[in-house]
Amino acid sequence: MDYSLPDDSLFLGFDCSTQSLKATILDANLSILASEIVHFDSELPHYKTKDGVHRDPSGNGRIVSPTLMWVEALDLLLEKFVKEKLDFGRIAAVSGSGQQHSSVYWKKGSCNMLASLDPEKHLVAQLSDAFSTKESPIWMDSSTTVQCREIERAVGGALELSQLTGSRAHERFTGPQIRKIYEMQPDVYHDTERISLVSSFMASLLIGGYASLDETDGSGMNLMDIKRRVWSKIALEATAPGLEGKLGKLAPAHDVAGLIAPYFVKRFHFRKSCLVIQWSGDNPNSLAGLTLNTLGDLAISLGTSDTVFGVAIEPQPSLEGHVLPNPVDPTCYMVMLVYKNGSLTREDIRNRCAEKSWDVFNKFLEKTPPLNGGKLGFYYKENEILPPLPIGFHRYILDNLTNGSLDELREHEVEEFDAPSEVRAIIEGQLLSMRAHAERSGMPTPPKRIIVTGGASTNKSILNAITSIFGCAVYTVQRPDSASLGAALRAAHGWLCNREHCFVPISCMYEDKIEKTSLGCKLSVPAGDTELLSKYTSFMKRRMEIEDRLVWKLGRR
Ligand code: ADP
Ligand code: XUL
Repeated sequence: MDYSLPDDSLFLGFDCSTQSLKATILDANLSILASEIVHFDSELPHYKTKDGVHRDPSGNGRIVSPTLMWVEALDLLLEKFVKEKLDFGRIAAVSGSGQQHSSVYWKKGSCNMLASLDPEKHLVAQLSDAFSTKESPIWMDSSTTVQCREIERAVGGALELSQLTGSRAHERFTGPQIRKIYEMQPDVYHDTERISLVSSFMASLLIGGYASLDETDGSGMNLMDIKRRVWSKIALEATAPGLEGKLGKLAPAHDVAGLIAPYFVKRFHFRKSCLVIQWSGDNPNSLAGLTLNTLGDLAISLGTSDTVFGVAIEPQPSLEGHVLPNPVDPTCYMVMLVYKNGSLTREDIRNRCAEKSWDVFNKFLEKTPPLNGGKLGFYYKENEILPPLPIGFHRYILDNLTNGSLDELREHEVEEFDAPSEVRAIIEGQLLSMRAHAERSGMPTPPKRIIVTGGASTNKSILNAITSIFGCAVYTVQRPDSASLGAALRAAHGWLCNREHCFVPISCMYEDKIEKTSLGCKLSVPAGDTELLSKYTSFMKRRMEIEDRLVWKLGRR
């Protein structure tokens, strides 16, 4: 079969993430032609966000983003491509990636507004009254603990909910967020005709009508039956009345959401036949962009959140981590761990201890020894997901590291570390936690290889630490933004499935020629020293003992 794409065609992928809206354009050879970014804080300062979000000052864990900021960013980003003289008429298909779980509430009657957008005006001017709440709860929110417990109780327990939907109830998941709105802002709930995820929201703007929710991102809601890929009646009932009608339908990620709306045809000169392929979540899109399809490979994404994920054939959902449908292979799943304290917490330590410079941060990381002289740190600038610990920093030193066996050491708590040790402690701490929880969740250990992506994947010193702690080779991709790259690739994939009138395995598009595309990954650090790896194994066990005690003492569950 000939699965090549028409010579002149282009495929556009967006990534509406926490701090920015990014876009990548692939040509018919799957090479990157162009990329662009709109940074929310600096380029849309009138929304007054910090890191793309508003944190409730009372410290109740409520974190939201202004919905209209994402609308305005879309026009702004496309205008940047106009300035670069992009020929929009060559774009055959568009898709995208959205931060997962975050939700948008369309007011009754908004579908008509969406369907009649005037190309002479900006989107933001026309949609300012389209939402029943202007604040979108996002994945960083941790204010729905009560609702999580209510939902788990109603479906028969946390494990039952996990086996049904792929995850136990998590504060950031959309079901608990919707329940909180239903309980606390009933007028908003009743005034809402459609609830979108950021992914289906952005797709809705592009098609000028409500887009379905894709099944992969839909599994981040605690509402979808993960095996049957349909809404679960029992989970819907446990969440809020009349919810199914507000959610609309689910669709596979490779489906066509619709044709691009006349607004974009007239304003930017997209071709009328340009397809909008279902948008999905950012982690699923990264899985696609990294071409992760081999059991035994793991991906680590170091973005605003840190995530660890891989593919699995028959995963068993448990109390830790998440199971999602694989966005590019309907026969299998992806498994994932998520950390809220990722780049922003690393930045905090960099700013306090390393003169606000990644160069100084890296110098400190390199001049301190592996295992950090027994210093172990737990850094939670935000309420953490894994483990479920509240905001706080905890530092320990294992006594007599040089004399005793690591397994027998005791530790004592301290108030602070010197600056270089603090830098190593946060990096080792984050990575040891990833390895330990990946092992607990049944992910492959050691992995065959790790592919690292996200903003911090450009940092070679961090990549070296990953190799030492996980004991395998570390690979990186051409550009750290694998989510928008994956979205562009999925746009091409959806376009191809549509042309063939059936599902085509995504690998058909690149399998014989990956090195000629912008997709393949390259070896960044070869596998490390096995003696050091075994020391890290003991160090990790000690860390987990301390972590389990912290969870027992302070845990949010
Ligand atoms: P998201 O897509 O979640 O908004 P990105 O994947 O774009 O986030 O990552 C942004 C983060 O990358 C920034 O918050 C920054 O801390 C981090 N980053 C950028 N460069 C480096 C570096 N050299 N070392 C470590 N972190 C970095
Ligand atoms: C995934 C999660 C985060 C967001 C970040 O469950 O909460 O990784 O997707 O954008």
